[in-house]
Amino acid sequence: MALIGLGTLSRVPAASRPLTLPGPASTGIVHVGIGAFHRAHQAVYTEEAVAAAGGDWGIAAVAPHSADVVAALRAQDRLFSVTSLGRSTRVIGAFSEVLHAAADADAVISKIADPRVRVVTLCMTEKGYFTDPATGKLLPGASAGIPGLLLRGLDARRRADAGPLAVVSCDNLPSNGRRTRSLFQQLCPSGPLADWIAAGVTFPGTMVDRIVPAGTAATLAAAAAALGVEDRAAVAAEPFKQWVIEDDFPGGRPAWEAAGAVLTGDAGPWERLKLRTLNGVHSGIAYLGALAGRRTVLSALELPGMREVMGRFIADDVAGSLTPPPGVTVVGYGDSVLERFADPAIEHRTVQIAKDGSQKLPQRVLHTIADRRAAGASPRWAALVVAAWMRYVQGVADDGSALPLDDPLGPAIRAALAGASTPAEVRDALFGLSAVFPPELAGDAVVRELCGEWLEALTRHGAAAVLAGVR
Ligand code: CS2
Repeated sequence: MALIGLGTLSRVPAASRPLTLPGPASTGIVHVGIGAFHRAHQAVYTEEAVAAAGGDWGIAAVAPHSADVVAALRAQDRLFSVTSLGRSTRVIGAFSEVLHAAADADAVISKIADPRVRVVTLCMTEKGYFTDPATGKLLPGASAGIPGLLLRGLDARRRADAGPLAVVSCDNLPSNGRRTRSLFQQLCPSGPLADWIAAGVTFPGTMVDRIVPAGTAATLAAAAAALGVEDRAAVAAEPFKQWVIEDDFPGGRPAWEAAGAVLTGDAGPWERLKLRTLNGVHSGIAYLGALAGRRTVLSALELPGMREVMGRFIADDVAGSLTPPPGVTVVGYGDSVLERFADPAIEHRTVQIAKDGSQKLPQRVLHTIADRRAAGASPRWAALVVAAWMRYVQGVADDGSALPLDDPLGPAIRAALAGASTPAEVRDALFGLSAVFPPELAGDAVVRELCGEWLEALTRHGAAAVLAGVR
């Protein structure tokens, strides 16, 4: 089968063709991190915004690590398709060029220094920020990694006097705009570049949302069947998508609102709602489900008691921990999230969501616990999620099969667990990880007791029995 590309687009059904075809001269955005999530989210919004309202907002798509995705996208003229599961497949024309962070570092730096570029967006995953999950403090490795490359780009822009810029985090981090600003402040605390960043670079916060499971052979087969040509960079996602963006773009931006994004003064209420409800519940389902031997979110949700437990986590713990955006209730939002998770078209693996737990737990669960404790409450269900993580990272499911520990803190977690055998010892060892658990939380007797009880029950009876028992 022929490969998708400019020369084969005529074979693609008309309704599946791209809305725009930006070339290198129209680059207005540099985006780092071109995994499935970016392709199915910001790339789609940007393409639709440009189609509706115009503007030179082609995306220079930078792959931080994988050279394969660069080769695949270049071989097909930067085109790729997004299949909205159960609905339609469309080729997206959003990328104006494709670069590799290491191989094309100089080109990335000159792009950031190009006055036609006015926005830099980031999908680096939690660990890509090289900051301590509990405190946000800079970790070693940032200068040699993508943050260092971006900083060199900012310095080149300053020297070129290329004008102000917005740097936009599209990752599931707490206060992601502030976290990103702080990353650059810590990387470059003083001097002319620090002053220039303070004066000319904004860091709008965002809430990003779309369930985009890692692609499989079936994803590629479905795209090929729909398009009539092969697409090696195809992604599949749920039909739903949401993007809330703080409107602070000193050099302008695409008309993302024309594509359905919400521009606002403060994305915080949306961000907290989404991280604590959707992502918190996702992690809870992932750890408990994986322990019980369930491969996907959908099959984990079918465990007797899982829905009820997650419903109580939302209603009893998350709801009291935050103020939702106007017109939204936490329980109503939570119901819609559980409905999305139950979509039979989505095959989202529990171990995919379970990975990098040390980077995810703080904003997804621990902040809920801290806020509930400050209000004098005992967040029982949130403690169950933490206990499920504590059992998961020991690496053995309830049926004795192995579970992968894929986490940048993996070595520290293994070292902490080395001398621990009873559930109480495991809990104490893991609470000692200060990169995850801040001292106030680790020293809270109520939290320790709740987590200890759940971990004991999970260890003794298994996740399926624990869930069934709380019905
Ligand atoms: C998931 C998220 O993998 C995970 O940790 O919780 O990727 C989730 O699917 C997205 O945030 C949904 O917007």
